Amino acid sequence: LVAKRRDDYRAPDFTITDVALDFVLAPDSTRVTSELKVSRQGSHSKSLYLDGEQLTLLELSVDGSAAQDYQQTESGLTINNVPDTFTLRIVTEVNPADNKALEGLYLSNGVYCTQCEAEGFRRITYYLDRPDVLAKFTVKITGDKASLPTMLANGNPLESGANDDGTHWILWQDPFPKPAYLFALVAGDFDQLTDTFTTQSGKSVALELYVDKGKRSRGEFALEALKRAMRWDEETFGLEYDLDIYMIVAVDFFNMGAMENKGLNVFNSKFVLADQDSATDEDFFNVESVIAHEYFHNWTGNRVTCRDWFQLSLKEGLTVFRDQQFSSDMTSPLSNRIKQVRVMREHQFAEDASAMSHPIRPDEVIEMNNFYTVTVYDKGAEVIRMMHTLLGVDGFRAGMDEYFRRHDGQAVTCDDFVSAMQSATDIDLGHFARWYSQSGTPQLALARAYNEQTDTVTVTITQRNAPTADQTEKAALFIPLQIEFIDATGQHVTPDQAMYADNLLIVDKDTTTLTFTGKGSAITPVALGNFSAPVKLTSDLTPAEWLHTFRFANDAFSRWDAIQQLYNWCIEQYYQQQPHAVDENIWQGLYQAVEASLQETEILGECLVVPSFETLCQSRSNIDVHALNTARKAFSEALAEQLADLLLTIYQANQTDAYDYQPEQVRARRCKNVVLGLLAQLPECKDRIIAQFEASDNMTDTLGALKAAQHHDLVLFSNLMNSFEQRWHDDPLVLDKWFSLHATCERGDILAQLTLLRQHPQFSQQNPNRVRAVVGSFAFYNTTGFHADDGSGYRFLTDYLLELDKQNPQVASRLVTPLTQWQHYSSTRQDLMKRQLARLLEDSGLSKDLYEKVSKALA
Ligand code: HT7
Ligand code: ZN
Repeated sequence: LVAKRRDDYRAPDFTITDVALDFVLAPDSTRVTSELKVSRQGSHSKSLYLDGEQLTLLELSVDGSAAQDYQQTESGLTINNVPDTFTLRIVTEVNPADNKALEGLYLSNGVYCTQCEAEGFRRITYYLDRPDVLAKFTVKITGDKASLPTMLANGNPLESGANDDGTHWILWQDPFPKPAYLFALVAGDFDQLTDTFTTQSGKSVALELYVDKGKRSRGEFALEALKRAMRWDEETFGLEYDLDIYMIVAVDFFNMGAMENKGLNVFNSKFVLADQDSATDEDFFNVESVIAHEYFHNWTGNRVTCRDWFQLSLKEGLTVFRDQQFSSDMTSPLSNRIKQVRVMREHQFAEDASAMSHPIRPDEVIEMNNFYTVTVYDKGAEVIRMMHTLLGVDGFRAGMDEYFRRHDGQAVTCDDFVSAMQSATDIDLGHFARWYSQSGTPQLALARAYNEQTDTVTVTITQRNAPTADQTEKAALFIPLQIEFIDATGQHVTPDQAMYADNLLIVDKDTTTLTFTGKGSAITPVALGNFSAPVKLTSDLTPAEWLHTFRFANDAFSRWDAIQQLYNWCIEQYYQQQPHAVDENIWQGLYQAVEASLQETEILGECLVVPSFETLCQSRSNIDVHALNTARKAFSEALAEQLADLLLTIYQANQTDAYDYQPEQVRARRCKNVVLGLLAQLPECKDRIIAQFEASDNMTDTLGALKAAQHHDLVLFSNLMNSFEQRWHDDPLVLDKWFSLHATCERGDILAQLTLLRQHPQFSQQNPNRVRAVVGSFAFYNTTGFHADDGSGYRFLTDYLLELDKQNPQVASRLVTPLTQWQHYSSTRQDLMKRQLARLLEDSGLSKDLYEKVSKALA
């Protein structure tokens, strides 16, 4: 298997300007007729090569004459001696019912659906399946009228009619040239929700949302969220929707979250359907955020697309940043920022430390589906955020305007984006742009020295960029570091040197120094405010100074982070078998910090969350998994004991009225359920958990009670889980929460439990949501089960992946991630994990997807 390299990009030899597709739908033999207007680019006499996989070619003609001079392989079709411009007609047959990979055209639960990003269109017909070939599409669909009353494609419906044989047809036209990855077709029988949106220029847009029969009321929130997103993009970026109709279809079988096909978004139903009974506050949040993300792609992705797939972060990093800003405006900046940082610290730092480390703009790819990563998406968004910080709100907006002015309708690169941003202000982004090419997490270390004679504190910040699996040579990056300084009395002080802006220091060398003269010796730096850069920071702060920071820092994120750093320090003492180092002063300090924050529900709720096991791993090496997990739990239990009376007060103070998804209630429920999770570690909590479960009028509190029970006692857990299952056994989307809770339960017989879950009538290996809920939850979050000392957890995952890979390589490849991230663990554990990776590699039929990740992890 050969990797493609970014440096090898060549413009296409031919382009396609117009596409007419004709689908005649049938479960195992859908006929696709494609008429393409093709033209040679530049002067050369090369043959035309078209991508195509798993297709049965039935007819091929050039300008109306059957083609004779062509060759077919497993991955494409070469047609020789073609004219400079011509019409190519291709008839192929595909088998949607047999398509379990959910890429290309597939049929599941009676719904025909396509997924073409990144390279799925080549499984529908032969084509120049690359994002820099943009064509206008018309699509005719013919299908059974009774079972497929709704038949959708991109753009606007032009005509429709019925045939005598019980089929009907419809013709769609998309006026915007697009790459094939944005093509979509859906056919099925749905409930429909409709609405309209009037754009800022007065155009009326029809909004249509299609959901499973009987689920209409669960779609209402998504439709409202869509209108909020449309308005926000107009107000924030001046970006208006461009077609007359915007359609969203929710399907049950989907490999990822959603897909931004032009005018016809296809969504995993998990990110559309929500009501108070079936969805948690977090589900509502995710629905709004994914709806917005896909909508925002209409400009950042569709109107301006990627030249090649190495540029994926051009659209994904930027669109994640945009959806993050939207969510922050709709809910609250602090909890959003904390959520985003948790993803970075738990998942992206882990990826950067693993064999899959890659820059946000990768250099080398075997299987593109493997690069829809937290690095490309979330670190990509952090890089955009840093530009936002450096340019300011107005400068960033000017850069965005310039980007669209220059590139609307084009397929461009990350360099083009930076260049547009560069032109908007005087700020030189030359050094900054290295973030696109360098992988790895920069490590900043902050240290202080005091010179009594001159009464000067020197703060030194060193930057280290360690080699990663993919790159040995590293250079210093351009890091905007938000920082404030507090003296012993809690007053803010400023350094002798001028900084880039108020509270913003540029760290662009190996060492950066600031001094404070005449301000005393006790200066506490509060660095990485608002997580201003995706870096790891260590410092010489003491526990007392973390508490001082919590008390006096201006930046709310830094206050939260101070408590997290303090917890990390405490857990380290437990891990080192020195729990007494967490002394009375620290407990008292924590108690006072919480007591002083009783009215600050939002930060209080987040501060009471102990860092996850996965986050703790990112600042450690040679980890003894069970010792660290035990240390974390012991600290968490001690925290609950020490704060017990306060926790009870908080629990009682944060009871909410009848359910409503609105910010104040969401904060209260979050705080209450975090507290219940802590209290659940204490023996006397059982009745409280039961009471919450029984009184709950919403899924957030129900799930809060179940999670608490999981930490409290297995009998209680299993009773409540049974009652939950009885209520929801007909609703697999809701039952995923139940699957996931079972799979994350730390119990000795977890593998037997997983076997039972796989035999559950609602479990289906063909549905990615079910697989993720059971196997994904286990592998990513069941620390004791997955990391069992005898290697049985690793073996279980491997056995499962060997099966799943034959059906759905994309999902299998995502699930292998925890097994590839062995770098932080002790060497015996690394050996156990690598032994299973080696078993995977021995499979001669392994997919490209798994091969790429597993071979890297073993290199
Ligand atoms: N642009 C999409 C990425 C994607 C995808 C979506 C669903 C199924 C398979 C997929 N492969 C790639 C989703 C997004 O970022 O908006
Ligand atoms: Zn996206």
